[in-house]
Amino acid sequence: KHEKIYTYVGSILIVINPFKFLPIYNPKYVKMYDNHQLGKLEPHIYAVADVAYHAMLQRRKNQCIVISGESGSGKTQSTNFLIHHLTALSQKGFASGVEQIILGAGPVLEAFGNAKTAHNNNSSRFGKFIQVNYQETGTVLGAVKESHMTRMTQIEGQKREIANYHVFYYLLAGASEEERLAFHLKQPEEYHYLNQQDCFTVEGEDLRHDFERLQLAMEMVGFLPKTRRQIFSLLSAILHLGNICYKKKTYRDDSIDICNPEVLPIVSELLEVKEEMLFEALVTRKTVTVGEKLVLPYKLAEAVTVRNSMAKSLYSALFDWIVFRINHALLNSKDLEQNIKTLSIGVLDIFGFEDYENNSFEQFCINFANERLQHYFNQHIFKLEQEEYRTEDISWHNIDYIDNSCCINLISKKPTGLLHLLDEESNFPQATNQTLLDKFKHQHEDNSYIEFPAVMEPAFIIKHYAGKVKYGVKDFREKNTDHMRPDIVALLRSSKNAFISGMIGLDPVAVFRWAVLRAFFRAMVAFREAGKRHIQRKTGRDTASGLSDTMERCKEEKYSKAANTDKLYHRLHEDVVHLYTWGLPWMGERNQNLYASRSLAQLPLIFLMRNKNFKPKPVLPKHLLEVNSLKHLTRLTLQDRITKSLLHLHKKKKPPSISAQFQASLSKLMETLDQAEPYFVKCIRSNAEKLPLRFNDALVLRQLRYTGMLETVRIRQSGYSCKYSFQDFVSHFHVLLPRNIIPSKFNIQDFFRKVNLNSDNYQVGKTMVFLKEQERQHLQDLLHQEVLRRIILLQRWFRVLL
Ligand code: AOV
Ligand code: MG
Repeated sequence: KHEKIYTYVGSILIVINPFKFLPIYNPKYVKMYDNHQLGKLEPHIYAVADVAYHAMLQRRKNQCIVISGESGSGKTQSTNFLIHHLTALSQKGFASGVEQIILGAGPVLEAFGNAKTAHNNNSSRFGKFIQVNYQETGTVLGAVKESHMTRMTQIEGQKREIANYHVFYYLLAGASEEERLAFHLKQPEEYHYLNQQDCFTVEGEDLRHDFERLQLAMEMVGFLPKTRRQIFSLLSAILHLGNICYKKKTYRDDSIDICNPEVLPIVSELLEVKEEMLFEALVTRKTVTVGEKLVLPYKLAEAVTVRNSMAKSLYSALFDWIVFRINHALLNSKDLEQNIKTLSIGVLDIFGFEDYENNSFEQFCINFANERLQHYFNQHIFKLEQEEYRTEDISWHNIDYIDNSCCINLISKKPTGLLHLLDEESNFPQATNQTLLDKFKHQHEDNSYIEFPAVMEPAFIIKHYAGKVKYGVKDFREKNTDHMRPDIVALLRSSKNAFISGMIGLDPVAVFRWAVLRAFFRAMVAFREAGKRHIQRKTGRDTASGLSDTMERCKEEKYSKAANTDKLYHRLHEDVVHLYTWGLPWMGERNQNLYASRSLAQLPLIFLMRNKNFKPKPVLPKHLLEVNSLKHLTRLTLQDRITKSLLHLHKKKKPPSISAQFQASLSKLMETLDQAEPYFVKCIRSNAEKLPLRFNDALVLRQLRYTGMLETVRIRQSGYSCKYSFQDFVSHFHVLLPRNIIPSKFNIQDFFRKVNLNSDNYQVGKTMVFLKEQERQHLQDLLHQEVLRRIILLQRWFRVLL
């Protein structure tokens, strides 16, 4: 009623999604929340960003903000506000381009990675972790966006409740007349991939506007008009591809034909592949058996799967490529590689808990990720906290909470977790949906977290922390082993369009080479520019002929034309030696380190590409090889994936299943979170109809219950939110304490008695002091007063002296 959507439980922020834009996010609010203690002002998402920012600067520790809540509860919106505030805080110094890129990246990723669903008009179909990096002074240096976990919407759109990715609708509504002709665009209803879903009506006018906004955001992150056009052309190809339909040639045999051959030239034109090759890849499979090449026609259902798999692979590669490019822009836009210490604040926004009429493999993965996140919350709020009280031996009544470890074990524990059983069945040619279900039943008969429907139905039910969800097992196995087929890879790699052939993610060497080259080339350019500036400063001349010569040598095309990786490596190696022997003496030491490390960071990757056991010959002093940037570069998921696939190439192993990749990426995410100090934001959906300012009591109460909010209130009430080791306590409050005090339990207790601290609100353990927020505030105020008093005394004293 009062449009107050925020409240705190301790330092945890609770947000009720109002489904209405409130005027509380303007620059006035940014300023207002700058540098205040949590709780001094009305609760607000900006306050959380601000506290994390100042904690990072004061404690010199990385922070992370973990946002959770079910689908449509407001996680992505909250993330955007947080990022907005985190970049605004830094701009107090001077604004640099990197904030623009960080802000532009959000809308781009949302257009390509979000879709309209029954629960949310802008539902994230991928998880992201945005890490904003700062200098120790607090200015933004750059950021890393990791797209975690495979995208969870099927491009072929089998589910009524989930529309396709926004960008398709934007393109169809907003393309110019010229683009419509060039890409052969039609109306959304005419595309198979867009007309499977329940009718989602959105005004064409709005979509056109969205398209403009997207173009603008793409520009902000550095996509040139040419690149944008290539992206839109690829999207059109995907849509047309989906329209290809098949028919049986005759009643007698299984051989098939394409029933709308007129679509083929369009797709082949947009993808720049040969039409015959496209046709072949869509209707036949090529295999090699006992040294003989076999061409086998697909059956009808197989052909449909192949078509969809091709569309999916293209879209996946495009999405990965976009994330990769954005990261690159963020890394290169400032001198991240400089040997300075960086601090960071990470913000995690994943897909929220989902339950539709029909749930499949995607929902299973999404809900499992949420289960893990809830576990992370429980660990921090209840388990670790109470364990600490116990080890410190302070008096404490245990608070129970709902531990969801059992459900997590059921799904993922080796070797009988559901995901592992699924992997087994996915690799077993004779497996069926029934054998999979039988396996589940057999292994987990007595587990109370899994049930099977009473009526015969190929489904199972999981008791999640957020409620029971029924999953249909149809397609679980297929979706779990959804790899790109070799003939499709070959087809796409044959594209004359370097953008497409270079992007096909599952040809690791190609993407890898491309990425390394770009990075290397940019580093060279930066190197040259720095050299030029340096020479100008030293000699007053604008000539840098030696360096221009170097640049001539290091032409990007030259590398792209290298026939194989060995040759490529040799060329690069040669040029690097030249560049450094020529260029380095010109530069000051700082610049040497900076620019050398920038380009050299790429080199180990090239070595890896050549041979994983190869030890690079140091061209330069060793310390230059141990560069910071390598850490940043290898943190990119795409690069990780490529590195892993490269190793796979060496071992000739099957690529890991989707569920294995998903679990690995989740575990990696949890590791990242464990290395930072967490803040929690809990989003609550106010009503299921997405109506503004409508509050459904039952719905809200259910969410408060299952997220453990009531127990959280209890622990925050009786627990201690402020903790110091004795030493830290003494250093922080030394002004109030006797000089040279020994940091011991006795001395600190003595001090508390002297300042009349309420003994109900603190405890002194074996090595630590525990305080409630109120008492900490009280001490902080005392400290403040004492400091003021001393300043005044000093001033008086000076006056007397003068
Ligand atoms: P989600 O991220 O939690 O769902 P969103 O952040 O996309 O949910 O929020 C859904 C919609 O709620 C947004 O598109 C806004 O219209 C509205 N909304 C959310 N927070 C606010 C706010 N603070 N003020 C005004 N409107 C808001 V999902 O991604 O489906 O799990 O996968
Ligand atoms: Mg979201």
